[in-house]
Amino acid sequence: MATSIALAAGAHAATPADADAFIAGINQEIRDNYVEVTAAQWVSETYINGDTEVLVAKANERALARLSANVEKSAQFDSLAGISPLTRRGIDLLKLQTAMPAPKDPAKLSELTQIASRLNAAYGAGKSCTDEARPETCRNLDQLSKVLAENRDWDADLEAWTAWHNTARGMRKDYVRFAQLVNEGAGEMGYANAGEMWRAGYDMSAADLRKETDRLWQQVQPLYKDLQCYARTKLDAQYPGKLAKDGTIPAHITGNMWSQDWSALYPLLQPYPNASNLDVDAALKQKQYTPVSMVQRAEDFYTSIGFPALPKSFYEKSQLTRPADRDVVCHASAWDLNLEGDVRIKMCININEEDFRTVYHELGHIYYYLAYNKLPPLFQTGAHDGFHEAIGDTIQLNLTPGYLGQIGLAGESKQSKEAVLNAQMKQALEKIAFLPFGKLIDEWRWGVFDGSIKPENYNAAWWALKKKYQGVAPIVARGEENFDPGAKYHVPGNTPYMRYFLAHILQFQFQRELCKAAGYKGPLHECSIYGNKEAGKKFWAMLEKGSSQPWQDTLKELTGKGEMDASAILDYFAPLHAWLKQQNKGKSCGWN
Ligand code: X8Z
Ligand code: ZN
Repeated sequence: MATSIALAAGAHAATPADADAFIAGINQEIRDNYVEVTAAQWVSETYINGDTEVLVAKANERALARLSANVEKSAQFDSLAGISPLTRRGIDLLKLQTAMPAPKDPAKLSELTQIASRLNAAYGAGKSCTDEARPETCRNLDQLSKVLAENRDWDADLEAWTAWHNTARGMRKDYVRFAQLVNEGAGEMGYANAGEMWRAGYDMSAADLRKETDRLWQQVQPLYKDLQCYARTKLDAQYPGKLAKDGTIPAHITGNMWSQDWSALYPLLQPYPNASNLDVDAALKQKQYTPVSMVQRAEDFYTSIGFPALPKSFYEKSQLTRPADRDVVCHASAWDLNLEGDVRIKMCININEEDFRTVYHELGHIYYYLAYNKLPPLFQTGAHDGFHEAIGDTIQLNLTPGYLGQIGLAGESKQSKEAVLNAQMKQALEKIAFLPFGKLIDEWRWGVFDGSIKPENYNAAWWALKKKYQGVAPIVARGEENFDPGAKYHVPGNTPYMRYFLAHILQFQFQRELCKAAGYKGPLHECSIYGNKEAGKKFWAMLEKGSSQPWQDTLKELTGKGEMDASAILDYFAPLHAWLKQQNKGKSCGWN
């Protein structure tokens, strides 16, 4: 191993040159060990079984032990003056290399990585069976989600919704211990708890990050409330007498397992049923799209703006469909296996619009990897994690009726006022419905980590936040025998979630700038940068920066302003918001 890391303690007082050498050594060490860890993670998620669970737990154990040791060594530079800004940034980023801070105690470290692997595998293998002994009676998340998306029957939806949520019950005990252990690990690294550590990754204080998320939510909340009110009115008409009187929407009838994306309700909620045909599901099937051709279609968008073609290995090594013979983690993800071009996605693609859009999302991660691969490993992350999530989402905003028409997935659209409102509604059911959900997941985890949410209140606190933010509530009591947070991938998968909330704000800021760079003059919601190299060049320049500078600088280089700002998303949806206000006139909106 590089001797520069193992600075002889006490040999001499540390100097800025030592710090430079230390960080150079860390970057080399990350490169040297990276493949072992990601390979173990990849097989553990694409072949879930007891053996791969052991292998990934061990690989993570070794990686986290190395990280702890390196963070400890880096302490000698904490108060050293004269360190170059880049080296200082490397030292800061070193501490944030993992979302799973581990205690140094070897027994606890090993316990933690085993729990983490078990939770991840449990989610991936999750099934609801009417008869455990007969696999043919089992339904997985795809199958249960399909019921919610395609069947508007109240009881069938409730049954599917409950079946999936109950699969997470067994995770509770592991999650309690998991929270204790990561808190201990975060404490050893100098953070108050794991949530504070998660909030430390934004080039501002953890307290300021919390304030930022509140500020952004305040900006967008009125739009969400109007959408919620309109949707509730329509659902009330669809299910007369069935909705609670408190103004909430029943959690099982939004067409989505977590009520985070209401796109499936579009046929019920479209403003002008005859003004346009936005049935991309049908078009994908009619044009005989396959998982591979869906990915190629998305790749074509990226190459049209000047991004490189995907490497050949991407298509050889990605998992695009659910294997028939084994359990896998189907939740979509994008991977960089070796920091030098072995990039892959892991999905279980079904031929439908949701998955089509998700492919564009995942390729955003892939192109971020490819763009920053030339940087030192410590800088090979997003400007912040919300940037990473916002790249593909920005590209999604370009899937306008015009673009879809161009690629043969929608009829030539006449841009009537009615057609615009339809398109806006469809987008809002995905992007606006998501906002409160995006915010509440980590408010729950921050609470768990800081102790304000205790294990005996896990589920109650979860549903209190769902109600507070989303105005969504379960129609049946969900007591503490349940662990409903565990039914959402990112909780057992330990992926921080505030990134998605931030991405939903940022992507509209990005899109506004890219459209400007493309010379586009019309309304933002009709802009597509498909084929525009100028826009692509600006976007790529941002991706190449990785996390080598504070995100505020990176954002400023793209947009002229170093602050996250919801004005772009509000401008984007201004026509729909005006329309929703009209529709809601005379209705009693809000919930208590
Ligand atoms: O998890 C994801 C991506 C993988 S990074 C598919 N998303 C969040 C979710 O599904 O909950 C994208 C939108 C929000
Ligand atoms: Zn993502």
